Amino acid sequence: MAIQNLPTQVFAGQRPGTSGLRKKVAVFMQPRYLENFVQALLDVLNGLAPDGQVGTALQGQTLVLGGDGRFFNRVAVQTILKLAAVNGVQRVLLGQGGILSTPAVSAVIRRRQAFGGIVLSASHNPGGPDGDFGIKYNASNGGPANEALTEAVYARTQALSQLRISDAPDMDIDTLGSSQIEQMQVEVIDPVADYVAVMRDLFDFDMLRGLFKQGFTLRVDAMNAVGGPYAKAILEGELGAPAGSVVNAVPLEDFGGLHPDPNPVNAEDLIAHMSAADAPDFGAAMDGDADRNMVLGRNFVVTPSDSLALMTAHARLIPGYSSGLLGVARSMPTSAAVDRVAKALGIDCFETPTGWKFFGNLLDAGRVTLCGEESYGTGSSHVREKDGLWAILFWLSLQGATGRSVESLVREHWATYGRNYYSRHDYEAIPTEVADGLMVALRAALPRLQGAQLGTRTVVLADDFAYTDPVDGSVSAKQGVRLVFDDGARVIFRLSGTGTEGATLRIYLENYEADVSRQDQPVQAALADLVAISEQVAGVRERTGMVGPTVAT
Ligand code: G16
Repeated sequence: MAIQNLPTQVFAGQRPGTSGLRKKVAVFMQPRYLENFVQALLDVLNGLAPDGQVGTALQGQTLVLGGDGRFFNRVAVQTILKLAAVNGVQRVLLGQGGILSTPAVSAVIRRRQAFGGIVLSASHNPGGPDGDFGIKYNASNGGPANEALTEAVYARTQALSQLRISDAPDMDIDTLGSSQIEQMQVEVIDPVADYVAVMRDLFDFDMLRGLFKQGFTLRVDAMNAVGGPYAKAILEGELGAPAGSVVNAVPLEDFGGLHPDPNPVNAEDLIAHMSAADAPDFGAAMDGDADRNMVLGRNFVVTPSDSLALMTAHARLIPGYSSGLLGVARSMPTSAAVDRVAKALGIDCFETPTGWKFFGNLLDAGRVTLCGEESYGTGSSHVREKDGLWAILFWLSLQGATGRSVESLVREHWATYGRNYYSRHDYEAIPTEVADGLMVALRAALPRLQGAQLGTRTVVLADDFAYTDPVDGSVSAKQGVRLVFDDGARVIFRLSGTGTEGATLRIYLENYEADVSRQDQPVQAALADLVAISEQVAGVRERTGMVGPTVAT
């Protein structure tokens, strides 16, 4: 084995987006592309002097490594081990077979007090040779690196000329136990064990066992992604759910051709099962890396925003949260349903930009316990990622503790707090310059929109959301154009930071309805006037030539 110093090159577009670097697999497979990014990351973690001199901060440190098992995962693991081995890392805790769900990486980092971890995933994006791949770094709190760090890594990718890499042969990553590459120890760990231990501490497993003994049924669709082994181990293994309750449970490199995004459009098979005459009591799906979730009752889909609001309202029923919540946080485009609950409970509710990384400081500082996003993500202070299976266990526990169905819990919630009708319209694969032009025009129109009468409503706030982190004072500007109306309705425009093809415009629509007799309209009908306003304001049709969204959830 020898250390090689190899020339590298600067690649355009290595700036991490909302959640790490996500690109087409073909981009990642270019010689030295992944290597360049990882070397830059390791240099930054080692500490970089202003003159470009690399420090030694990783010496004696442990990193966690694992991914969602998508195509290129195994190749990437080998490459990263060879880089880490000669860049000062003392030990890597590697999920067996290169597998770790995103929340499991977070759990392992925290439980084993690692320096940080590398997650290999493009989350909900499709996989396979023609699909997407991704990489992101999580810090010692278990959460996604902050913007300062990701920007430093990006800057380094653009300045790098050399890689330091071992020429050792590929390692055995499938057998549990320890081995050595150069001076670095690699410990192949059970990907599920640490995570299960965290769940046991939060939920009443005995109560849940009792629920299944009484005949409670569920269908969890793991979408051929990494959540399968975790859901099988906990739901069927520990809790005694009937065998076969978890479907599509074996992680496949291409997710079996599924788009592993747990929403009503992409999880259509689950939707069909949940609307059948013999539907189980409870349904749920997770995404590629098992941090997202969708929960359903019989013929009833819960929006992620409502899910967060209900979790907040009922948290004391769960042993891990029985002493109450410190506060809650949601991303700006997430509906304000949780705000009403927080107000009733007398706890703080923070509004952050899109991206789980923005919750990290609030969780670390003990300001919040639960967080959630409209993009099918909910989580808590138990890790620093959103957590799909945790959300499923939370909803199972709510049903067990109250004896109520998903639908009756949500309807009762609406009756108490009102309903926030909510939908997100995505316009995918727009040419980047068209999408950028649309956002520039919207920003320019903000002064004119302030106070404007649009349809039956008046705009009370027209701005481009900026966030000042209450813990470290850092400012994140240009986080989305929002129009807030006099009746609490909102229309928000922003460009996705996770796509890999052109740009994706997201339009978030929200309308509050307090009157119980008007809480049962079809969602798109209830929001139709806001859709018309969004078109009037942004001219999406005219600018993109698209007659409607590619996905509306
Ligand atoms: C990531 C982030 C989330 C964000 C979502 C969508 O989720 O962690 O915080 O809400 O992307 O972001 P965007 O609207 O920019 O596409 P995941 O599950 O993809 O890691």
